[in-house]
Amino acid sequence: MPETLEQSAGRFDTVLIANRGEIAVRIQRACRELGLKTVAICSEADRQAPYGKTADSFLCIGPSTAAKSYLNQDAILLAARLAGAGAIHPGYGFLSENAAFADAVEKAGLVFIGPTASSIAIMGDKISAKRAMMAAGVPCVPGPDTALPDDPATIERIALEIGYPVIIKAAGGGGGRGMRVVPKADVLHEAIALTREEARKAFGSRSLYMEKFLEHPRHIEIQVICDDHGNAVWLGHRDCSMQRRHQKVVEEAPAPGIAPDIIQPVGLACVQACLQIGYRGVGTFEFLYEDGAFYFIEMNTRLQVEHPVTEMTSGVDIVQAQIRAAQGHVLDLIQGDVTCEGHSFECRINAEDPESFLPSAGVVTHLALPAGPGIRVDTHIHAGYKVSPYYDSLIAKLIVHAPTRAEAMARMREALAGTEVEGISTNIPFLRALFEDGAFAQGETDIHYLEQWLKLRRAA
Ligand code: MV4
Repeated sequence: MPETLEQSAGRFDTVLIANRGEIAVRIQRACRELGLKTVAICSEADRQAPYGKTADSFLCIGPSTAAKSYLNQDAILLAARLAGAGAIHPGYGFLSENAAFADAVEKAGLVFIGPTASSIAIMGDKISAKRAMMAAGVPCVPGPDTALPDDPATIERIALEIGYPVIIKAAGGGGGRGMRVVPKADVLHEAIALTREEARKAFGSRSLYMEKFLEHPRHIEIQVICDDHGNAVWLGHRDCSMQRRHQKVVEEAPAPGIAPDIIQPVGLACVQACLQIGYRGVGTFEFLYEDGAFYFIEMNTRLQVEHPVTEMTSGVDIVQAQIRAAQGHVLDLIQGDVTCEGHSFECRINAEDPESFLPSAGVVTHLALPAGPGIRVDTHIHAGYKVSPYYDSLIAKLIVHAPTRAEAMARMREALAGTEVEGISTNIPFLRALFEDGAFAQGETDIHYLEQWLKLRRAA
């Protein structure tokens, strides 16, 4: 007799968490709540990590350098085999969007908690991603969904058709790497030659594409969750415009000032795209938003740092939903069940020098964290924790939820006032100042706002 859907589900009972820091804690919590056993791994620098003590097994897989530990695919697969894990959760960063790793995990007979290697590969190539989105009716930035040819005359014609300014992007890029703005025709070929060479060196592919350059957009993203049985929903939207050098600093849900009737068709198109490509698990569609229109730029095939703001407004535990989808369960919610309530902000607390933004390593000598209604802190640090210089400087995420945006801002001011980290430098003073800013309070900021604000502040 064929198995029923629920009989085939529950393909694993132990999850290896192939990550570190706050997200290792977050994923471990979701696993335990689902009744799953956990395997924590670490590099030599992370031997003292608190999530090692609370996991069912804890294995040190290599030296401090990420390339020799958190990026070492063979070491991670060996650890999974030794500890008896049936699945690997990659978290974000590291191997989370590595199609070859997802493939190796599945070939080893384990479940990769994420989409298929083929979905990751399609979205990793920004041209094939754009082609898939255009085919599914997702609105994209004007420009071809094909690679630029070598013929100079054809390139010039494409740029004229789009209209200057244009932007040249590497197919292998993304997240702000491998792109160059072209203000006018006289620098077009030079820009293409430079970007091609950079792309070849950085991504091993000389493939480029061209788009209209949008000058003052906001960065708005749509969260989706899909199962293996043809079900998909979107969980609302986030605004992630508050960034510096492509590093997000504050995120919020929902994106302020976006009328439901203008975002609704975009969300439905994202769901349609997921169904068309057979997407599984959680994903994020990134859009630029300018003058009332949405333009798809990239899809992230991983759990994102800022997923908590969507959890706060939608009430859906995104990490649990992601794991259940990987187990083969049918999605236990339909679009009609999704209601986003109130407003949420997330502040990324980084161990960094307030002036230079360089990572600040050292021992946390004193730590006070805020608590109370509508306040959530995702962190792995404690008093006495040693922040190592090897990894990303994110040490905690401060998340608040309140009925309105103004109340959520007030709650974040209060949460920031109650946060004390001593022994290392952090960006807390800068976050406090940002939450006093008038334009931010009005929700009138684009992707360039934070860098302009920092420049003005430095001049003052
Ligand atoms: C753009 C753009 C303007 N026009 N594409 C940067 C990161 C990568 N995900 C895409 N990026 C951009 N693509 C067109 N056609 C401006 C950016 C951009 C940006 C986008 C989102 C958040 C912050 C940004 C900062 C600088 C540039």
